[in-house]
Amino acid sequence: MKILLVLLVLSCPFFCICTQQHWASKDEQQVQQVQPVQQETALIQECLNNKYTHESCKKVFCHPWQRCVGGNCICKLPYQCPRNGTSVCSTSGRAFRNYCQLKSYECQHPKEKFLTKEYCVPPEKFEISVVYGDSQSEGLVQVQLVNHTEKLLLCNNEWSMNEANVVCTHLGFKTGAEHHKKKFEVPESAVTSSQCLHATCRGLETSLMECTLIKRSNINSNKNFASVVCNKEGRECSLEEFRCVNAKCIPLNETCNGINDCGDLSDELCCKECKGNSFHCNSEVCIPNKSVCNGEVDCLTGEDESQARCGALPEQKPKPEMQALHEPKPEIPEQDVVISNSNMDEGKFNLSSRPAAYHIIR
Ligand SMILES: [Ca+2]
Ligand SMILES: [Ca+2]
Repeated sequence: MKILLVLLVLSCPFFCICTQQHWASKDEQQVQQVQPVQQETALIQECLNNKYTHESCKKVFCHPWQRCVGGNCICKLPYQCPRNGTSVCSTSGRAFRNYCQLKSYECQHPKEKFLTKEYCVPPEKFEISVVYGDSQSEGLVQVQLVNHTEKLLLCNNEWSMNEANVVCTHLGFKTGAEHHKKKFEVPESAVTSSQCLHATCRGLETSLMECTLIKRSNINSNKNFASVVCNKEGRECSLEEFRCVNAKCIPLNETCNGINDCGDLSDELCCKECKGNSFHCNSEVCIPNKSVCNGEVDCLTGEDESQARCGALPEQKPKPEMQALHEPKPEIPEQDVVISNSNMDEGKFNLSSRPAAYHIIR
């Protein structure tokens, strides 16, 4: 009897704990069912509360026309830019000494955007519109280039959210694009050109003219053109969506994948881990795999270019203030014509390639 009693006493805690665990797990299940899917992602909630964006220099490097002050990238004044470089022309026909000076001026005067690297010869202009959609916020992207009379549709190959965000920003949609893969019907008679315009952007340009634009023969399919659905503000995000700092909603599974879906980079700055073809920086930022060992420092602490990871470093690229460090290098067949490339010799975007000393407040 005594033995039985002892056994009962000893086993009670076990049963009690088991029962508690059983109920706890049921509770947890219930909690999991009502929790937003966001709990299952690689996002760090505490970090998200800081509302970091591409202008948070605790997370990314500032542009060459900005400097880091109190954790934020603040625009320089034009005179604080270097004096040398190639002169550029703005959309209002104003000439600037170089790209940095134009971009710092644009910070104060947002309508003043990059137009060309040529000397200003008014009335040059660059027109962009969306066509064959049901509204003015969606369709195929059509442009009329500076000094050209023909209108060209953008090519669909390698078309990504980066380019779609720039097109929508250019069109005046502050939060960029919502989709970039929607199909639109093009009337057969409307396709008059055998060429399309191939655009490569970083995603933070304010004008499509800042991207690399190359005229290409549209050999594969005349209907294979790039499309956008621009984002209209004011929508509530669903539980399956991530709310960007700029208030745009993107699918949760598009966070921490190395692609700037938000347009303000806020989906890539607070990540426990990275998905898809992306690399995790120590700063909890996801960068595309193609940015690892590419000779340019993308992670704030430089681990994407460490000797341990990349082996013996090749000859270092020069990094003058206005050097383009993320210049896209598309293969250009002979028949293709480069139309615009604001970053050929002038820093266009330099999200990440500033040496740490760049951030010293001067
Ligand atoms: Ca993303
Ligand atoms: Ca890199």
